[in-house]
Amino acid sequence: MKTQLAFNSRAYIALGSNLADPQNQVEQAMQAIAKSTDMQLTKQSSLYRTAPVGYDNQPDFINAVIEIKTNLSPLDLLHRLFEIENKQGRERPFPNAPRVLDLDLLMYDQVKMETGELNLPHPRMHERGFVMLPFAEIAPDVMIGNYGLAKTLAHQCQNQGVFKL
Ligand code: PH2
Ligand code: MG
Ligand code: MG
Repeated sequence: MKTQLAFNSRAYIALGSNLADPQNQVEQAMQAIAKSTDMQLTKQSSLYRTAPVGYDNQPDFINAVIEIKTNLSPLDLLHRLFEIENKQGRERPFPNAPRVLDLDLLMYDQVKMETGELNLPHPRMHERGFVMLPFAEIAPDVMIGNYGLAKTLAHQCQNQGVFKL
């Protein structure tokens, strides 16, 4: 008989890349998460081509959002995501620099936390089209902190140069 692991927490993760074949980087990261024994990939958005936010002089991004189930704590999950970024060659020359892979923990159940290392829900997700459009595709009726429903916020982010592939 196959043992069924019960994963009790639900988390949302943003994936982004704008270097070294971005679409392939994002798909590779989704596969790494799907294969991981401490996470179950439960929902996956389409891929989106998105204009860079924050630091303009860099290539367009490929972005997506996934839902996972896990028993890892928020910080342990964050560290697993860093491992996957590093395995795919992530470097951090300066803030908002172009990157081969960025995995951001957006939400973890109803957890609210603000430590230097991890802020939940992600403090800027509600205003970023490259997060909210893919997020609303897989979880339209989830509340994003006190800001509103994902689908409402996504609607407000429509003019940010975010296009479903
Ligand atoms: N990530 C950032 C800053 N700007 N812009 C887009 N389009 N996509 C991203 O993933 C992104 C960004 C910081 O991590
Ligand atoms: Mg990021
Ligand atoms: Mg990041």
